[in-house]
Amino acid sequence: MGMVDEIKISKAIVEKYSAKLMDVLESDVAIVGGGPSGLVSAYYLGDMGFKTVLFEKKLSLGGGIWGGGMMFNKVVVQEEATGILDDLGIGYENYDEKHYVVDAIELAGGLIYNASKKAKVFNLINVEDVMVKNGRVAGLVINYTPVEMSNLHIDPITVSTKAVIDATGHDASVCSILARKGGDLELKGEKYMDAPLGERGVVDNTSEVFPGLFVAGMTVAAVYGHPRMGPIFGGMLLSGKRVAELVGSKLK
Ligand code: 48F
Repeated sequence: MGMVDEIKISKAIVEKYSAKLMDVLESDVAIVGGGPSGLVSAYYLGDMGFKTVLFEKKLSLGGGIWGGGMMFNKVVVQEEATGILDDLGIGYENYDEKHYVVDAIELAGGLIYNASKKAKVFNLINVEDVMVKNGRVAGLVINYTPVEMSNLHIDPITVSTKAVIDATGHDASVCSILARKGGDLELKGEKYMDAPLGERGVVDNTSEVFPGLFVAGMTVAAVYGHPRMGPIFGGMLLSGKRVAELVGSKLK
């Protein structure tokens, strides 16, 4: 084992992290939330060549994938979504003609790995506000999660983007900020369990909900008032791919 130097280790981390953060201060696309829909959108947008950043407020990415259904760590996807799993090299098994089963750990790990190969991915960063210019979302206001958790009075910094994707799941964090601050956006709120209806609604209504702001995943249900669907993830994956296509064609 070669000799290592404590100060070199520190310098390497500070220098490389700072360069990564500096690089994303002006991005093409910023994705908020590292659950299934956000990670899939990061992968496809990065793959299309857009400068893409994803901010996740927690230590681990993966959102609601890890625990499967009630901690049984398997999730279900529909056949239509298996093409995305194939693109990302994530395995699945056929349960019957309509349902495929994916290991939650492999799904979370595979999505995180692929997204971080194509986009700049940050954990521990909370999106606390948006920048709006000329009636359009033009950027994000970010701060370290521990600042928010400990209620420290520390100002955030700002990132400029051409498009923002709210993929914050049930919270619909970015949409809620706009609605609260008079941004002419109404959140209808998620409804009771109905998996087929919820899955279809999430994909069909993946869209731009305010100039410069797109929604994906459960945030779509929160904005449009669709039912919840539990541990079936095809809709989340397909919504992530759809939002990438929408943003991609808008920015072209
Ligand atoms: O909740 P989440 O997994 O979102 P999703 O992609 O998928 C939903 C499913 O997991 C599941 C379901 C499927 O049937 O119902 O719930 O819609 O991931 C959202 C991520 O966003 C992060 C949050 O920590 C989570 O990892 N997040 C939320 N608010 C913020 C945020 C914020 N303000 N800044 C940064 N990250």
